[in-house]
Amino acid sequence: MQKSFDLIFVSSNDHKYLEAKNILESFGIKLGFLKSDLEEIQSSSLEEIALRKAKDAFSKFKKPVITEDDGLFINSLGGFPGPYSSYVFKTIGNDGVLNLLRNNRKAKFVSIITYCDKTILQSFNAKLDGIISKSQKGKGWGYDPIFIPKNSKKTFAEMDDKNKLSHRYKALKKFSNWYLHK
Ligand code: ITT
Repeated sequence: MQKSFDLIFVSSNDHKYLEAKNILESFGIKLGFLKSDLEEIQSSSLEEIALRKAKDAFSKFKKPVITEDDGLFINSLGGFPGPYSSYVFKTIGNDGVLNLLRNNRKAKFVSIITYCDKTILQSFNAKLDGIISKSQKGKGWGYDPIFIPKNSKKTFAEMDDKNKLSHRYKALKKFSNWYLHK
């Protein structure tokens, strides 16, 4: 049975919401949206940032919410930009990241979905391994034109089934399994 519109995604990023909505719909969960800039603490731990962001969202809107924290971790850069992915995208962008890389192009995308209501605060983590392409390919948002998931030849931006395998899909699948049975 489909849950009514009682779960809200809080984020400043429309792309993240549209993908999350599409993914959760496939699991029978309706997702509302509140566009808002949330408290993003400076921390080298994505988990810590995620928990604070979800608590901030719940305290603002007093409704069951989910928030999402993502990071692109590049092996040869010691995991950079990781928790600073949003800032790095806004400052040096995809061309800046490509200029930092040589031969070892391994990377992973991490997503942490955090649920918060009056009594529960719980996170669901997932990662997707891949490589950084040599140039930007395809039209997409964020790092989509430079991230090639493992076992693919295409960047996220060139794929039409990103939502069936992404870091976001994997974390939301874990979340759904829990949410539909809680
Ligand atoms: P919030 O308001 O939800 O925090 P944000 O855009 O600041 O939105 P994050 O800090 O979680 O989100 O994300 C870090 C950055 O990683 C984000 O700004 C994007 O540029 C990038 N990113 C995350 N998921 C992505 C995806 O699926 N494809 C491409 N880029 C992605």
